[in-house]
Amino acid sequence: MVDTSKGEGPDAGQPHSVKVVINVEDANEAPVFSVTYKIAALEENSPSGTWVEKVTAVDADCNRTSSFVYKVAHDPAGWVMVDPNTGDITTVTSTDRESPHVVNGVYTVLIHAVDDGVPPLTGTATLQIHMTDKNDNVPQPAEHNLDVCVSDGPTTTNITAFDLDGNPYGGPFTFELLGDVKGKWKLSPSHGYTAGLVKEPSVYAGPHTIDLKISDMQGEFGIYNLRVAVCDCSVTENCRARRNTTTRAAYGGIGVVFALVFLLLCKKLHQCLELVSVRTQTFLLLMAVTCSCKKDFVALETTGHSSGQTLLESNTENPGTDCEVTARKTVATNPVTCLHTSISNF
Ligand SMILES: [Ca+2]
Ligand SMILES: [Ca+2]
Ligand SMILES: [Ca+2]
Repeated sequence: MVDTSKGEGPDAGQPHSVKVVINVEDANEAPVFSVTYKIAALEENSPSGTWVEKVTAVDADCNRTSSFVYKVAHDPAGWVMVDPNTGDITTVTSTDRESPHVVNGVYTVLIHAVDDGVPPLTGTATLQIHMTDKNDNVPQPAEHNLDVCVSDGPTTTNITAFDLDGNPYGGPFTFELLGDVKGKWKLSPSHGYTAGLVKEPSVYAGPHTIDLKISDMQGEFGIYNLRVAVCDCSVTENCRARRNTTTRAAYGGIGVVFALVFLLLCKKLHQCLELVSVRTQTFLLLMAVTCSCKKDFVALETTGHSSGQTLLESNTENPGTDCEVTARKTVATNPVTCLHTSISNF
């Protein structure tokens, strides 16, 4: 430092040097990773304890040695641990490339270096682990229930498959029907991501099952028992919609029969009349009527068909579904005139 004040005496007007000592206090700084973004490779299904990578950080505070530790900050599937002193990262369980936590084959981990300051400061490193694929999945059908239309000629229904493994451990697939299917079912095409299930005219309406083998490009395969519903598509294009409607009608019919039997038994046994009031009988009957007459509307599939026609989205009351409840006093003897006439195609 130079003093330029003029002062007095012989040295007046001459600059003076003054020595000043400044003590700089050490402020805490966060540990810093030598590489903040690392890429590693790991084979899926590697056993627990497999070494993955090593991270290194330094603390810029000169009087601090080994004053921080490494910690795992983000590990969504809980697959890794880090040595707090060395920064070595190892697996703690088997890993899976097909996990939902692996995005485009990459599993991301964040590692922190946390010092012992007050408050503690943290440095962060990102580790991207590229999972090496193994052929540990077999192809699967997208649907286990199929609808096929009755027709005078062969009809084709698509069967789509998928494989969780990536290339070359997935598709295109080879499809094969097992068992005695000659003259009934065949596949065309039988190779690709979607096969065509062809029903021959000799197969009639009703429930069927087929055994389907699907192989990936490496020959790994799965065998599946598919349920095939064959129905008349001239009425509705969805066999399951018909099946659901028929099932509800059947439950309604059972409800009516149960209520009638119960009430008739009570009439015959007069002591029941003392136990079961007219109000209770009426309630049971109305419950049965509700079960039998309430018919849920089932949405019809109106898109995705190549007929070029438009199917009107509506439900029409079937003949015979009108319900008529007579006067309350006479419900036990002539309870209801309500019957369903729904007929299953099966
Ligand atoms: Ca896997
Ligand atoms: Ca795999
Ligand atoms: Ca596979």
